[in-house]
Amino acid sequence: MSEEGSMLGPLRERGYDARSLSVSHLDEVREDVESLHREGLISEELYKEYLFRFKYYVPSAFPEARSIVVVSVPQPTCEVVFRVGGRRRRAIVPPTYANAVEVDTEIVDLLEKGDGRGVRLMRAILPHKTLAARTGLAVYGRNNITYVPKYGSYHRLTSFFTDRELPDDWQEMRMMERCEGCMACVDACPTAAIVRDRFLMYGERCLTFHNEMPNERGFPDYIMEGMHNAVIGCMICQMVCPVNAQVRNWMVHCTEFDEEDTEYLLKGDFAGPKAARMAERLAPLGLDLQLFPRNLMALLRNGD
Ligand code: B12
Repeated sequence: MSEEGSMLGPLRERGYDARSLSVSHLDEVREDVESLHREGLISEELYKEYLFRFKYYVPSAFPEARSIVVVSVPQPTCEVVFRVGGRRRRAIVPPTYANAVEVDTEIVDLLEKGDGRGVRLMRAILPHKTLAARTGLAVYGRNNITYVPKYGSYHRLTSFFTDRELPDDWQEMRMMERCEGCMACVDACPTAAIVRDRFLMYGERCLTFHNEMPNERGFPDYIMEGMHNAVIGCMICQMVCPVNAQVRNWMVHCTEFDEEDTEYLLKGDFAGPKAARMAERLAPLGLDLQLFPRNLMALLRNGD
């Protein structure tokens, strides 16, 4: 008998969606990513920064793991206001950065509630987009971001090992039909990270790759001032995507930094108790003090 319906019930009632796969596919998931690396299609820079961390095996602390649940949680863009020079400067933090910890905690609660028959869970350090596409939870856009019905690409993905035998939704990955013949993201990508002649984007060229790095790194020459559009990350390829028409303006106001706080972030001299307080304020937004002042300076200069 399928255990899925009831187990994922509370998640679905909350408006989230999920699919599952058997842990027997972990080697195939590894191949999906590692074969691209072996073929030289993924740069060493991107691999060493992010992809080497994935753990494509049943955790030794959880040998009873039988399945992996992949969850999609809709998320809006977060508006953040900085007061500077007597002006109110609006900025955005793209979907998926804010409330990452809270979202994971909520998912654990909802899965544990499940069907009341008990489940053990462990967060999976795996490529969530690959899992989402491999289970049919999501489909790829040409921009290499995954899309779900209703919310387009405005959703956060997360995955958990479980000790339950859940349905094995394993399947081929798909690109959205709407992407056939549409080059909106390719044409708009400011750094030419998304290209015409191959599906896999050049992650190491993406503006996000550079503005997620610590402040000391600075930006490479090809990242010009006018390109910055968010406190972290980039929204260009999602904003121009016709499939996101319904969610493009889905924004919630998150917080406001007064003149003193903005000045502090722009000064970049982070020491003492004020730094700890500011880090605490930034954490729910998915922001780190290490991104400042570089990202904010670049952004504010843009609208001058
Ligand atoms: C590394 C990483 C990055 C890197 C590299 C991006 C990349 N494309 O890999 C950088 C820093 C650039 C980045 C940027 C962003 N990221 Co990011 N990132 C990750 C991370 C840590 C791993 C992603 C990964 O597995 N990359 C490896 C590549 C090989 O995997 P892939 O892109 O899925 O590629 C597959 C397809 O190309 C497929 N494939 C190959 N050929 C073909 C051909 C066809 C036709 C098809 C259908 C498939 C296919 O095979 C590949 C392997 O399965 C995940 C978190 C996690 N643990 O998964 C978040 C994650 C993917 N990022 C996320 C987000 C939101 C972003 C940004 C939108 C943030 C922003 N607003 O700036 C941008 C988007 C950039 C872009 N256009 O892709 C979300 C995506 C959610 C979603 N809706 O899909 C994730 C899942 C974080 C999260 N928890 O929600 N990110």
